[in-house]
Amino acid sequence: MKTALITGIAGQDGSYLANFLLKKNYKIVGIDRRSSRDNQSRLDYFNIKDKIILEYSDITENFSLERIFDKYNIDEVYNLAAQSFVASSFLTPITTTEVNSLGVLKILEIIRNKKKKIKFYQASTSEMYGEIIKKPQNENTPFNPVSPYGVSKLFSYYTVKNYRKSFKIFACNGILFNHESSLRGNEFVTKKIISSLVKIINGKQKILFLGNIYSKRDWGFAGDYVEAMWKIMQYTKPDDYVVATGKQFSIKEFINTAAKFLKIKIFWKNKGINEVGINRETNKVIIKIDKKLFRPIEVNNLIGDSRKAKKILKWKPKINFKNLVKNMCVEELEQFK
Ligand code: NAP
Ligand code: F7E
Repeated sequence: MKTALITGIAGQDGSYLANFLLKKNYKIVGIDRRSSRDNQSRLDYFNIKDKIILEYSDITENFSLERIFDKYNIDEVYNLAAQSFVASSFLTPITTTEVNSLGVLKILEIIRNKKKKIKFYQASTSEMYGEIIKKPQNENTPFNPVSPYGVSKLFSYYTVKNYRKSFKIFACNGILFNHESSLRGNEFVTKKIISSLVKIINGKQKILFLGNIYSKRDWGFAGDYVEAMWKIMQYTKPDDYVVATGKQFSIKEFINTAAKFLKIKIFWKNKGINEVGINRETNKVIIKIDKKLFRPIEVNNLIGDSRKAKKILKWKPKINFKNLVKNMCVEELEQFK
């Protein structure tokens, strides 16, 4: 039985990955950090809390991390812990960097000092492409991050490569494009759109405020992407892979698709900051643009080319855009009830 250490286990990907690895018969040790709010609801969703070992720690605390590495015979580390919200990274760049950059370095240093060969997976991101230089983006596309989040993740991306080459550590980067599910944090745009539209049709919210609805993303399903993480770690040699669907949609297209599944007929009026989405049946404005929700710099145009993962790892996404949106709508309606 292999032992996997998952940092950020209570997050969207952490809970999907823990559920996936349990089915592969792994022993799971998960790092969660103390919070005054209930942040383990995703583990409850899969009903797996009694099947995993939870250790309270923080990836910025070397000594605490070392105790965990000493306590368990760890084979694979999946480093998913991060300050993962791009918008927040402009407000808290130092914390973002301490966690997303130094946290990674600290774990790699522990692994470097261990006699046992421990594999390491780093949750790298399409945000590293930032203001894009080429389309679609693959493993050879130059990076150009435009947020403290993207910059912090690029530091860890290169640290992983450096430790792989210098110290022969089995360390890999998964360069994952946006992936979503009903367990996505409420502040991310997909979950925010769907939960707001569900509240609006149930009379619990009047208006959905959004920022830039013209940026484009390559959205996949979190359940598919954790499988890619595991496959990256099982391949004979450590390497870096883009994980994406190869399809791109704007936020506005996401709204229109979700509205269709929720049986809301929306028509759009005006341009720019004055653009509004109107419910055709009630003639009421239900979507407005709020300047405050724009970022200091936007990442406008992400679309991934994951042919390498397809060819070498035999990985491809199973859930397409329409089904992703549909499944998120169905679950949101269930949760609302
Ligand atoms: P998420 O839901 O925000 O989960 C991140 C987890 O990390 C949370 O449980 C968080 O705990 C924890 N965490 C934050 N700081 C920590 C610290 N100092 N020590 C220990 N734990 C800490 O993010 P996700 O969507 O699952 O993403 C997982 C990883 O993939 C992240 O590294 C993210 O940057 C990266 N990524 C995500 C996507 C995507 O589309 N989802 C794409 C590419 C890369 P709290 O709840 O206490 O904050
Ligand atoms: O924004 C626009 C926003 O916050 C998507 C993280 O998992 O994926 C995620 O980062 C787009 C952006 O995700 C609102 O400006 C408009 O263009 O859902 P998001 P993200 O920034 O792409 C990458 C790959 C990661 O690695 C990250 O960890 O939507 N947008 N209006 C809005 N976004 C939000 N959140 N809220 C709005 O009201």
